Amino acid sequence: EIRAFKHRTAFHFQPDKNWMNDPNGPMYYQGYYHLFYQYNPEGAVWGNIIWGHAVSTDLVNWRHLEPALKGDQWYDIRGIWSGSATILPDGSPVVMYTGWSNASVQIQSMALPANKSDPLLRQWLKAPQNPVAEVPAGYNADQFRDPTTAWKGPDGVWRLLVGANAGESGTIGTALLYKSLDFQTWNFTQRLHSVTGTGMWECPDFYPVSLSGALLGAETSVYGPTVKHVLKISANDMKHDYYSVGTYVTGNDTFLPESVNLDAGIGLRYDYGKFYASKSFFDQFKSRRILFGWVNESNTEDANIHKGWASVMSIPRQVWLDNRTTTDLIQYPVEELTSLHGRNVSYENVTLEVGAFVKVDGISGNQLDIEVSFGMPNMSRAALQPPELLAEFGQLECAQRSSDGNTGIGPFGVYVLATDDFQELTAIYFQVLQSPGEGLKILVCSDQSRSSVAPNLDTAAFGSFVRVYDDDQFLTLRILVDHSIVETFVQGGRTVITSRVYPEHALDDAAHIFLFNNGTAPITATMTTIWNMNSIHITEFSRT
Ligand code: DQQ
Repeated sequence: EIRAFKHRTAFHFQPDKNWMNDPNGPMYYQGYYHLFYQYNPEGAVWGNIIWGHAVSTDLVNWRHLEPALKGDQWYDIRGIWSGSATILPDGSPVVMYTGWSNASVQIQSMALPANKSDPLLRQWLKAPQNPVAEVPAGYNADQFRDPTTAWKGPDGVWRLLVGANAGESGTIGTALLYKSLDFQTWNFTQRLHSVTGTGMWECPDFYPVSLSGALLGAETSVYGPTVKHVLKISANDMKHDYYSVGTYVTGNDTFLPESVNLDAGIGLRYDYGKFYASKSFFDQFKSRRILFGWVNESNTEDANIHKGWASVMSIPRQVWLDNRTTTDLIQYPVEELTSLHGRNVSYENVTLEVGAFVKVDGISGNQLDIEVSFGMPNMSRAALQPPELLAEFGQLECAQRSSDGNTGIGPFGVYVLATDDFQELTAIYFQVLQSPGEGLKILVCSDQSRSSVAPNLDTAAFGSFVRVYDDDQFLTLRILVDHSIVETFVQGGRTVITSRVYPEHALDDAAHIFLFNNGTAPITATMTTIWNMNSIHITEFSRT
């Protein structure tokens, strides 16, 4: 029925039905990108978790395959939880995952392709020596999961991390380091890193980023002076993915964050909206690092059961170090996404007077790629902002302000999925704030509070601050709109905000785009280009 399908996405990865959560084991192998994911084959709520599997040649169009891993051994009978892939030196892949055992403990196991010459890797075999890593003494086997991609240290020994909680009372989020000489058996060595008060660390990710700031990614085993390392953790208490850039000290296997204020779990987030349990991989085909994240629903469990599905995978993002800092990453949709571009409209130098709402003529709908640049507002150019602000601060500001508030420079920005009468709209906007201590700050918000007339939705306003450099000439937004997901990349990906919305009326031809300015000074939208996005091609699973 129509209700069930109007909010399904058209160019995001989703299984054809049921519940999905974390991305698992992404990799590139023999011409195919592989994506595994946490999947409930029996319904649209979390449970009965197995690894779904799909492949793509371009990270845009997908082919569903049979599930890769199901629980059928004592050590994983209750569920195949999250894990990662490693490409071994001979080019063949291995995956490491968390099994939920018959005794309800978490324990790490390995699986290998049955046939390495099948580029689709359709059949996986569990290693005979499973399980290969058990919870160390003194740690809780309920909080011991999500092995990372393995890397080789300077001594040639393999290493990987498992997320845990080291606090006996209270929490010390921690990443446990395991080592292996032969990739067969794994031994707990020490903690790579921990941060008190950050909750259980789920889905850790640990990888190098190139210091040259090039878009080029680095293979996971690279270390030394040409790279910094990123430690990402998914903070179970907060349900956000936090990252910290720092130095991997190979001599004693520790991680030193560039700034203690920006340590894992307390500093920067990949995304200031809904985005969790993400995982990256090095794409050796195009020498870049790519990140997938789980984007949960913002409606109720009942609504998920009714519509028969839950969750969307984020558009894959390329990720690299912002070479003007040693602390911040940039994330941007993979270049392949533009292959979905259809018809576009483009407008130059649209002046937005105080109180203006300008409808963008000639285009509408629920599948859009929007790029808008605004001329720098008339203010003393914002200096490089120290990034030590707590993530939550921006979100608070967005929640307390609104796109209607009239407080100086901004709010100005874009309404998407907006009806002509503004009964429904999702506002993405900038606001320039003066902070006594820190000077000008550029806030960016994605506000769902008016996104739908339907009840029982999480209509929070998400947001954060964005870095603006002295020589920036524009404030820019790239907004991907796909029915029930809106992903916003600010200033070329220095800040990212993902949200879920469920319009009842802003559908198809009734879903419009407006540029608006609710501030007290005029703003110019120097360039606005909007494309209709074509739907991706999904090949459903069939045995042949
Ligand atoms: N989801 C998985 C766990 C992981 C959590 C279970 C994060 O392995 O810690 O579905 O969303």
